[in-house]
Amino acid sequence: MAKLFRAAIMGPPGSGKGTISKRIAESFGLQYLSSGHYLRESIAANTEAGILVKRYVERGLLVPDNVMTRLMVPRLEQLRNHSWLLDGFPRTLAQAQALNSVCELDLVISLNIPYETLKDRLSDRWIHPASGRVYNMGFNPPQVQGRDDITGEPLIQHEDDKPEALVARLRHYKDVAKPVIDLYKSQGILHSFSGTETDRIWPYISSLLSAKIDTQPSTPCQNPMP
Ligand code: G5P
Ligand code: MG
Repeated sequence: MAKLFRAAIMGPPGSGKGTISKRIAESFGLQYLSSGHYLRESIAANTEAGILVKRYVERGLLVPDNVMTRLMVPRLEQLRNHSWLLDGFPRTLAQAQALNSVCELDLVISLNIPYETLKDRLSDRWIHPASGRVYNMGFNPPQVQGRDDITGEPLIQHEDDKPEALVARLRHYKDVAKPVIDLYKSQGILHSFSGTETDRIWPYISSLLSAKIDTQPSTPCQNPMP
């Protein structure tokens, strides 16, 4: 049986989860699942769930656990025989428990980025609302200032990326993430990375994954949850 590898990446808003996940997916061929992407997709589809989700995401609040689990778990069940990387899920202990009843993770990456760095990055962040494409005026600027590279449509800044809202979001992140981080630490699968630059953290993550993905045997996910 082929070796499967399932990983998750955790970190506060702006910590570089998306940026690093894309590098991991490209370098190691893992299927990439982003909770934020699926939420934006459901908002764009304007489904009943999407309308509910929008109220939380717009205010930078966490979407309720039962909604999140219903969105993510069926996708993971479909990928039972694949290796994957989760970005942004689980974020709470209840989500981690729901995930655990479908499949055990092999590895969790936790990004510890100083508050000042997060604040600078997010206040420099511009978004193409229809697609969720993210730009940073210093790190990955758009080709034409203020315009999305693909559609040419205008970019916007999130209300909750402003400094006052950010303090509250980051404090809340810490509170809910702590028990999840403790859980994965106790399972011996947590790997934390600290720093202010993604390009400096990346080589450490890359060598960790090279070692783990080559050598670690894994088992397929369990049957779907009842
Ligand atoms: P998301 O979409 O998961 P967040 O807020 O957790 O959103 P975000 O904003 O997507 O996280 P990130 O992925 O951690 O941040 O970071 P990133 O996008 O790669 O990098 C941030 C910025 O910094 C970018 O502009 C990037 O270019 C730049 N950057 C990266 N590295 C560097 C660097 O080294 N230097 C510099 N200068 N810049 C850099 O979730 C969205 C919402 O959905 C809900 C919540 O409401 C959430 O707010 N949600 C959930 N709710 C409940 N449960 C869940 N599991 C949920 N998942 C999502
Ligand atoms: Mg992201």
